[in-house]
Amino acid sequence: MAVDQIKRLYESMPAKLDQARKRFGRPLTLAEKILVAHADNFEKQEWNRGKAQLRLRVDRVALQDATGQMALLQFMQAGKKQVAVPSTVHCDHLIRAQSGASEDMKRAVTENSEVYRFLHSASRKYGIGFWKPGAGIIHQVILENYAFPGGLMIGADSHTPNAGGLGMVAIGVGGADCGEAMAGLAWEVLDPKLIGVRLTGKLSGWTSAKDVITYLLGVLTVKGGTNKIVEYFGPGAESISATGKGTICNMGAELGATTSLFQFDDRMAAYLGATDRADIAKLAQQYREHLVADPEVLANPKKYYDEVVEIDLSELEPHIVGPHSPDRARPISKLAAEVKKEGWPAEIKAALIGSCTNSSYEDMKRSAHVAMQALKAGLKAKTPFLVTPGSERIYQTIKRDGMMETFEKIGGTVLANACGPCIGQWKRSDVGKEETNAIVSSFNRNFPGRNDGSAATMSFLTSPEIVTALVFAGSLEFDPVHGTLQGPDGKAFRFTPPESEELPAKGFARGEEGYEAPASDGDAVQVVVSPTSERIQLLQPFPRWDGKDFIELAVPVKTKGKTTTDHISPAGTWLLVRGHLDKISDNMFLGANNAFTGEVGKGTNPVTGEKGQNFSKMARELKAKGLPWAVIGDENYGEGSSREHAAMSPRYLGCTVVIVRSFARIHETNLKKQGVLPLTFSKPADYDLVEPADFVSVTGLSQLAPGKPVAVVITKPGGKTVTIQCQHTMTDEQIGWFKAGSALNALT
Ligand code: MIC
Ligand code: SF4
Repeated sequence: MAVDQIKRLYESMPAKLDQARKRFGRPLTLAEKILVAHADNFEKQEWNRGKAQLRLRVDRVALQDATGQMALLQFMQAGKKQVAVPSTVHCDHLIRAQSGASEDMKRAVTENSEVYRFLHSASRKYGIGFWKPGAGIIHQVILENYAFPGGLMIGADSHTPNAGGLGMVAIGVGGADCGEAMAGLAWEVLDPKLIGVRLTGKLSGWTSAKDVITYLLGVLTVKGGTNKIVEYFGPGAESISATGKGTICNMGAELGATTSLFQFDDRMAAYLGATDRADIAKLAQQYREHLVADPEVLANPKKYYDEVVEIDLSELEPHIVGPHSPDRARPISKLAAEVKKEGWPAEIKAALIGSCTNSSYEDMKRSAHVAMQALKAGLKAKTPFLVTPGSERIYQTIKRDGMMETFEKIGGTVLANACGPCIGQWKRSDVGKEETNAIVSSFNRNFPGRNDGSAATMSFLTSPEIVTALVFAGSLEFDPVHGTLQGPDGKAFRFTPPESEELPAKGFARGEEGYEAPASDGDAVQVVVSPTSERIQLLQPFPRWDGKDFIELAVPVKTKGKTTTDHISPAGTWLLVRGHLDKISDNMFLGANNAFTGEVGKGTNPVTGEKGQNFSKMARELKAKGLPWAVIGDENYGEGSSREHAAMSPRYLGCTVVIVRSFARIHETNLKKQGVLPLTFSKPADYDLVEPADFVSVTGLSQLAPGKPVAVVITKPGGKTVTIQCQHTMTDEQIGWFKAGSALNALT
């Protein structure tokens, strides 16, 4: 956003914030200030944390190449000539890590040319900035170029909150939300509750920003942040660099939080300056009081936040989380004992650093500092080491400043500036398909199958410097903070804590930045989609609700335990067909644990009785017979990614209702947007009442109203019925989406 637009926003803040202080009768937190400043209509807006639906005007929309395809296809259905808010597309998810940056890039450009052509032509036509493959990972590029204190952004990627490191409210959403905001509509979100995290003490030694969030995940769990904003403050915050703050906010997505953010401070100003935005830094300094919480809030946080967590950074130990869930946390010093107790493989098969979460200059330099110590002591790497820089600037800077050379000397491979192994875009040949093995990375997610498509891979997450130290032990039983390794001279070697300045002394090096501005005359540009495309399929509107209750729906799938979007719509090679709804629907529930049969990704056809059937095949058979169906799910259903394919594929193959113990925020909205009824059991234990071969009916649909429970009848094979109550969180408008068949149908 141009600096004069930011100036206008800042200038408008004092009056708006005063109005809000008067209306609420109290001082404001930073998150509240930003939400208030972006209200579509402050007067008419109801403000009630956890209850009201906020209508907001966003400053910016961010898309990436995997989810962005659906977002753009939906935007195109709205029939607008140009996007109404500044928007960018980032090509980062589709590049497969195989043999190093330059070859991987060449392969990606050929393999994905059709998708890139579509994204490029649509960007040019509709006024969207286009970041080419190789330019970097969406969140890092946004941090370097677009994020600013006090702004409001949405992005079709769950780690959009990364920009909270620069004091922005940046929220991950589904593609439909982005399409609508780009079409000029106000954007809606549940007024979030607020968690205040008060940081005291100072980061030092081995402890890094990553440990703040991995520790917090252990405290709050993967659903502790649902429909909440996590706001960090306190004297300790000043000891964390802006990029470190970005790491914390990025991985706040793993708490299920709406977003996370820090108060504006000098560390942010320094980062803005180093990324050629000294003018914005100056402006933010001038308006500082509006870009931090009110002093009364900071002095007495318990009164103003719904929950407060205190973390003393001086006491915080380096943490490591995993396997299989980011909230399985413990200090690194406790890992060895747990590995033994659980019988996990101690040997580390691969170590990976970087990704959108942790690839700042500081991260790379601290890791290189650790690697240098080992090199000097004559230690050899015991584990393959992969490095993913977050952007071209980082890549060029670590090359210029010698970090790349250090990584290569320890046998490391520097990959393209892209998501790669973080999202299963990793061609791994060192272990067998279902071979149990352990890997460590500095990424943010570790769900089963996430990195290499194999649920047998146990993935642990920690800071990049700890990952780098573990490379020389090759074992999860090594604690780099307290332990020693044997040097070639037979003597014990101990690492000293990593060191780095937070920003490059010589400034960031620049390469080919890979940005392309939209065409000046969008009308003259044609969006390129071949009618015979295997990768992109133009969307057909979903059918409208027929006005009837759902009677005796089959239940092909009842999921047990963790059901992330990676379980519902896996990524990896499926990223190839993210723009083709019919093809991608073949992956539906491939990773889901079937509560009925104990199988993964398949089950028994409730109508034909055929066993071991893949869920998408089963759903296609039901659809062909004109039989709609229901899904039953467990806790925090739809955790993780923003990919709306996890809602669109079931919808496309005939699912009309999803009934769960609880939902993750983005996925629940995605279901609503696509016209699927999202219900939660009033009594979570009722989940157990749905058994194999049962059918469910949802009644009273024509009287669907906000806050009104819905009756669900479970019909047992002998004809016996059980009636239970379910809840929903739909507003009047969202009920309208359901009736219209989708939010998009309701618009057109
Ligand atoms: C992820 O980290 O899971 C992803 C891949 O970036 C997703 C988006 C996607 O599935 O394309 C996300 O975080 O939303
Ligand atoms: Fe890419 Fe991984 Fe970041 Fe998602 S979490 S944007 S896949 S690097």
